[in-house]
Amino acid sequence: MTLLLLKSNESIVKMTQSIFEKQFIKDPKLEKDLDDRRKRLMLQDIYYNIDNLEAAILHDSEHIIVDYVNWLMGLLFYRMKHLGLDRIKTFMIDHYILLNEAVNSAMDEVYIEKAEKHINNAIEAIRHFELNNISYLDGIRLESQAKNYLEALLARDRQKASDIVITTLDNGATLEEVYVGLFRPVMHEVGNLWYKNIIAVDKEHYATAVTQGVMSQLYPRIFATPKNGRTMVSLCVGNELHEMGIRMLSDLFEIQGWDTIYLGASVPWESLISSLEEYNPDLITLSVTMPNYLSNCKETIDAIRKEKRFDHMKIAVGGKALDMGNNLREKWNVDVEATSYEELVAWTRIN
Ligand code: B12
Repeated sequence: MTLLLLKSNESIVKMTQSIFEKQFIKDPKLEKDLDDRRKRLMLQDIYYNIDNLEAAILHDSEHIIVDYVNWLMGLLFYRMKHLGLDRIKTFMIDHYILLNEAVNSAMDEVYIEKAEKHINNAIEAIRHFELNNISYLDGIRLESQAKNYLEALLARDRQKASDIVITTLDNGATLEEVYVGLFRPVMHEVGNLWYKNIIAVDKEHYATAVTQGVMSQLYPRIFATPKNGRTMVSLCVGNELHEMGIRMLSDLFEIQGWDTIYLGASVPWESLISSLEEYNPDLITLSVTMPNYLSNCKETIDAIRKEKRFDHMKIAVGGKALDMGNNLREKWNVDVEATSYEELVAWTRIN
């Protein structure tokens, strides 16, 4: 039995609620420390924490839970700075202890053993967690252009944002440099600002929409590059909404001369099959950012591999959920273990 099964019969809701209530009994001071909104979010977070534990167990990856906990600790800190990091560490350790107790009373022995290992890793990660002060724009080659572009996005000035990109290209930067050296770090910085609670999610959406608009403006240049006869189909798996990374990858391959078919997010299996039949790609690229969609990725790979008529197609997987050192690519039936566009291009030059 897995927790995923529990989810379908409502017991997971009961488990979440019970952990939530016990947390306040264990630590009565929390009642005062958290306002009503934080309490509601905490209930939601417990559900996500269970989901993440499940992903770590399913894929037998300590990286999944450690990466998540390190991310979550910063997220909580930037939203509850007044409590201080040590206080947040205390109730998060309590939380994982309560989660462990809940698993112990609901699951079988095999599951309990696996869960305990991951929960202990989570607790260790919380104990050792330290804040870092990353900026994705300091020291990069197009630093001033990237900073001006970000400033334009945050000022909601899309005309200026577009002008900065066109001027950067006119001044000699290549399309590839603009994608890899400007759009990519700026989007990572946008995520960083949201994470640090400096901007709200609407600005993240706006930055995404404007950047996608500017990318479309570049299409006449991108699609004018000489073709090399190779074809690529790319998409996100499951309900993954982060489709900009794979769209960028697809555009970058188009710049390299590939004929690219970018399908985006939420592609039904039947549509994927018909695309593969119609376009007969040399390479299929699948992207996954959130660890809870890793299972969908594995299922998609297995389903493609079952169809003998697609045997000649190579499969590459990538995205944030695979870049945390969990070595899942090695365990899956895929052809290439690339973490970035640059690595994948290098691989396609010799394969
Ligand atoms: C824009 C964005 C969104 C948009 C996505 C819109 C869209 N159309 O794509 C929206 C608003 C929908 C969104 C939603 C969420 N997001 Co968001 N999002 C981002 C953000 C800011 C930018 C993503 C992006 O475009 N990056 C730029 C591209 C170029 O980089 P990339 O995705 O890493 O892709 C590169 C590589 O990974 C690689 N790659 C990707 N795929 C593949 C495939 C192959 C085969 C290969 C070889 C390589 C490869 O190549 C790409 C180019 O170099 C990131 C920040 C970040 N660090 O990325 C957060 C981020 C990914 N989001 C995050 C979160 C938490 C969420 C939400 C849960 C909550 C929220 N913020 O609203 C939801 C979940 C949605 C869901 N169900 O999927 C977190 C994830 C944290 C974690 N635990 O890992 C991040 C990291 C923000 C943060 N710092 O906390 N998000």
